[in-house]
Amino acid sequence: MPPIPTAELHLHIEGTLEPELAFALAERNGVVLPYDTQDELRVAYSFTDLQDFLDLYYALMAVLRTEDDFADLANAYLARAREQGVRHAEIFFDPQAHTERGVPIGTVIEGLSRALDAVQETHGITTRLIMCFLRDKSAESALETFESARPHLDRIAAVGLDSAEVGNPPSKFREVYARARAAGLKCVAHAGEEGPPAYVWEALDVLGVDRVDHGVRCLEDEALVARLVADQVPLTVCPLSNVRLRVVDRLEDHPLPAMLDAGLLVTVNSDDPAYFGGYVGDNYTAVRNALGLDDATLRTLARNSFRAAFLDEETRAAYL
Ligand code: ES4
Ligand code: ZN
Repeated sequence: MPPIPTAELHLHIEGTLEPELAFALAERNGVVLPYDTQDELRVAYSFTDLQDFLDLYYALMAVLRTEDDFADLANAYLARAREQGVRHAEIFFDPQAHTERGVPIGTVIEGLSRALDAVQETHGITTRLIMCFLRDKSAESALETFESARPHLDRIAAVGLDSAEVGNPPSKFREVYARARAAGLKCVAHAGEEGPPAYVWEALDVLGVDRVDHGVRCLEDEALVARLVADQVPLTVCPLSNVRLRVVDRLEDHPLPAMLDAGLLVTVNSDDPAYFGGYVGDNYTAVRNALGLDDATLRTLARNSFRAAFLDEETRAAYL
């Protein structure tokens, strides 16, 4: 059976860097990785928490240096995603993780855009870019990053917020989100992954987000669930990520069914598929098997992904 058509809304392009491509780019760019073989690297993939993962995620980015590198990375992701049924992809990137290594933001955006334009042309897959601020860096750094991206804003659909959540609440980024909204961008933020429900409230009320990334901890706050349901704020849930980063103990314990039962607008996504054991179709298959979801529920999840996407209504109608 062909995979169910989906939109992927929570995907870090740097988190699609497979060991094979990491070693190929290291070779091409003369970068020495702290691992001798792909197998040695794979051993580093059993994470204790978000920070443990982020340490490896940032270390491997050292191999990404040129426009070609970013185009190759995005092409590899889009080929995998297409095989798994993705028709529309909204792709996060972390400019500060590259500019701090001396890679200009224009190199990142131009390289990624080349791949995105090509896949629209060859396979009709639609895409958006979401520029994320690293929340463990300062509010000033986020503002500088936003200003440096101004010449490229025609390429960017939304801003996001990622990296180490606890201790870095959304309210820290009030100003840069106000600027992004004034520039006509959509807004999303990671909240309620490791952080408390209070961070989801702040993402909604201080940043004014259009979607919440993860948000699984909203279930700890009844009033928050009621708000998310009433406004039908989409949540981009990443089941395999949640298991690998120990947000939940086992996939069988994942709150996805409870979230659906509560009336939340839930979507299923892959987050960092090279690190967490699967692309978006693998996430659908895993939740179906572990949680016993029926076909109607899987269709609801896929339909939700297009409802939650940043699409014009004509394109959305064509997908639904
Ligand atoms: C991330 Cl899973 C996750 N959470 C927060 N920030 C991230 N950056 C890349 N993956
Ligand atoms: Zn994420």
